Amino acid sequence: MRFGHRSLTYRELSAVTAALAGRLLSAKRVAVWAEPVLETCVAVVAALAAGVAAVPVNPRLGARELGHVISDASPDLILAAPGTALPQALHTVPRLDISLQAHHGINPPEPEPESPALIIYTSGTTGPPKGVVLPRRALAAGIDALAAAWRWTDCDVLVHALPLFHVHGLVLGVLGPLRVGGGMHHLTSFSADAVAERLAAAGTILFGVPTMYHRLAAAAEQDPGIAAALRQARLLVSGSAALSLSDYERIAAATGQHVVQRYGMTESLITCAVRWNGPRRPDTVGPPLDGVALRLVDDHGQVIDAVDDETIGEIEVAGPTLFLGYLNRPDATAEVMHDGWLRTGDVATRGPDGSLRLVGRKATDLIKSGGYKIGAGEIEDALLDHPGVAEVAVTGEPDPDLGQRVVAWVVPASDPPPAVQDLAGHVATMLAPHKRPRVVRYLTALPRNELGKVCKSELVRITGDGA
Ligand code: MLC
Ligand code: AMP
Repeated sequence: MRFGHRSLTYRELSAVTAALAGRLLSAKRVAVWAEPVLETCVAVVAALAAGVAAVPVNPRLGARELGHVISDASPDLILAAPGTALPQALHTVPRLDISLQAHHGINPPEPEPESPALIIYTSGTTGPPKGVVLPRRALAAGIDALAAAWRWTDCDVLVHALPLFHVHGLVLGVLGPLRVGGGMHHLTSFSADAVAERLAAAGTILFGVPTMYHRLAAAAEQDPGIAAALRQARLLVSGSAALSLSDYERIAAATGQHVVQRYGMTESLITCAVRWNGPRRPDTVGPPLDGVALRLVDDHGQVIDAVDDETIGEIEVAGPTLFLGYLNRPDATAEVMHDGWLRTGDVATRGPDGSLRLVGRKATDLIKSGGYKIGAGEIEDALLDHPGVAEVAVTGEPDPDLGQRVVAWVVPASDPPPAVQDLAGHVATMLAPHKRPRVVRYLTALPRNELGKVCKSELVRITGDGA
C-alpha cells in the first residue's frame, strides 16, 4: 500500500492495525478523518479488525454538513493522522492519533458477517446526506464478485487517486487490493502525469471516474508517453458516473484500450461490470455480477423480461452486496427497499447478453458532478440562507469535463443580485466544495405548476443542451 513515497507492506500493515484495533474494542463507532494518506487506510482496517463501524469523513466538508454527520453518527472517537488540525465541530469528539509505528497486537476474532463495517454518507434528493450502513458481508461479497469479474489477483497493482470517503476509492480502491492480496498505489491527488508515471512503474489496473478519463483522454492525445503508459495497463476501469461515448472513443484511439465500465451505488456496492474477457462497448456497464440479483421493472412495478436493449425500466437490486439501511432513518430505508429489493432510481435497458445500458435517472434532483452525487435540495437549503436569495432551484446540466455541473436558478432578494462567487463561497462554508454552484442564472420568478412545485424540466429546457 503506497501513497507517494510512503508505503506499508502487508506485514507492517498487519502489525500497526492489530495494535490500533486493540484500542478501539470498546467503541461502537469511530469516525475517520479521511485524508488521502496511509493513516486513513490503517484506521479503517483497524476498525474492521476490531469489529467497530468506521465512518469515513470528507475532510473538506463545510460546517453544516460536518455538524450533521457528527451528530447523526455520534462516533465515540475521531481517528486522524498525527498533526492534522481538526475543525471546531470535532473538538467535542475524543481524538486518537493513528500511529504507524509497528507495535504488535493480536487481531480480535472475526466479527459477525452482518455487523456494520462502514457508514458512508451519500446525498439524497432532499435534506442532508444519509449514512449508508454497510455490513462486512456486503464488502466481502462485493469485492469477491469484482475480483472474479476482472480476474483481479495478488499479481495486480491498482493505481488510483480517488477520495477515501466513498465506496469507489475506499471499498474498491483500498479494501479491494487488500482482500485479493495485491498492491495499491494511491496518487494522493489526480493528474494525468501521475497516473502515467505509476502505471508505467508498477500498475496493472487503473480505477477512475469519468472526469478523470476525460482528462486522461486529452493528455494521451497530447503526450505519447501518457498514451503508452495507459496502453500497457491490464484494465482501465471507469465508474460512479456515465463515461461519454466521445471519451471512450478518444481513449481507444489514443491508447488502444477499451475502458471497462461498471455500475453501482453506495447502498448496493457494485452490481454490474464488463468482464475482463467480455465484449467491450462504450454504452454498456456489463451484466450483473455473480451472486447479484438484478431486474428491471416498469412504472407499475411489473418485472420486465425483455432483453431487447430497448425496453426501459428502473433497476432493482437484491443479494449479498446490499446495505443494512440508512443510519437513524428507517423511513428513508423503507422508501427505497421493498421485499428485499432496492429501488436504485436508475433507468436502463437490458440486451440479449444480459448487459445493462443506463439511460438516465428517475430523479432530476440528483446531480452527478465529477463522480460525486449531489442532492439539489441540500444546495437549495444552503442558498436560501443567503440574504440575496428570495427563491432558488438547483439543477444539473451537461458538462464535458464533470458530466454535469451544478446550476443555481435564483430569484434575487437584493439589487444588484448576489454574484456567483458570493453564492458559491456561501455554499462552500456549509457544504463540501464540489456542491458549489458553477453557474448562477437569475430569473424574476421560478416556473411552477398549479400546485406551486418548481418545474425543473422547464428550467432545463431554457438552456437546451446546457451550452
Ligand atoms: C469547484 N471549485 C470551484 C467550484 N467548484 N471553485 C469555484 N466555484 C465553484 N463553483 C474548485 C474545486 O474545489 C477545486 O479547487 C477546483 O475548483 C477544481 O475543481 P474540479 O473541476 O471539481 O476538479 P478537481 O478538484 O480536479 O476534481 C476532479 C476529480 C474529483 C475528478 C478529481 O471530482 C474527484 O475526485 N471525484 C471522485 C468522486 C468519487 O470518488 N465518487 C465516487 C462516489 S461512490 P481546489 O482548491 O480543490 O483545487 C459511487 C458508487 C460507484 O458513486 O458506483 O462508484
Ligand atoms: P453514489 O450514491 O454516489 O454511490 O452514486 C450512485 C449512482 O452513480 C448510481 O445510482 C448511478 O446513478 C451512478 N453511477 C454509478 N456508476 C455508473 C456508471 N458506470 N454509469 C452511469 N452512472 C453510474
